[in-house]
Amino acid sequence: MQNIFLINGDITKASVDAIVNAANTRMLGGGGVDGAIHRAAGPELLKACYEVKKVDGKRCPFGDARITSAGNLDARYVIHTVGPIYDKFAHPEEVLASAYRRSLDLALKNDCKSVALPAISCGIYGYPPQEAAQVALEVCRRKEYQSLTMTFYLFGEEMLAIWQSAFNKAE
Ligand code: AR6
Repeated sequence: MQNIFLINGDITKASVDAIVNAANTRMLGGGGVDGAIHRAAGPELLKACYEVKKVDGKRCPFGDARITSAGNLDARYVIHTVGPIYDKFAHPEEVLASAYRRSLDLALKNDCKSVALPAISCGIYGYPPQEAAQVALEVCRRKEYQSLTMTFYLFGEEMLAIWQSAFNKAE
């Protein structure tokens, strides 16, 4: 049974249990999908983010994830994760895989059935999308995530085509 879906769309329009956000370690909004999610969710999301405890000056370290309420979004939760800045890590694939894993683990822990995900690190953080898609899909296909319906919201036809090709190759 298929539980991974790829669509070209705006993740802020998703109607799911949890929306995954490609955030930064401060977790207080930013550009790209993070900015869009905060704008759509409204001030309640920013307030929830402020309440997340900082560890060593970071609300969320690279490769980790945190969960908050979702403000005005049509979701119960936002799961904020921080992917790698591609050229700042010797093994960005490990950090990216960890960002997806931690996000999906939090979804399971909070009884989510449906999750919307963006192409983490594929914008400002410079991760080549062909490589990112392979890493992301490898994580999502693991047995432990079989109970989740995971929909990737890919921004634009080009990004969708890249992910579809990775999806078909790995099958
Ligand atoms: N829905 C779905 N995908 C989107 C949307 C949207 N509304 N908007 C952008 N994307 P990025 P990163 C795509 O840069 O590379 C932020 O400032 C976008 O086209 O948002 O992980 C954070 O605060 C790209 O394919 O995230 C961090 O500082 C993908 O989402 C930093 O950027 C991810 O691009 C994180 O960089």
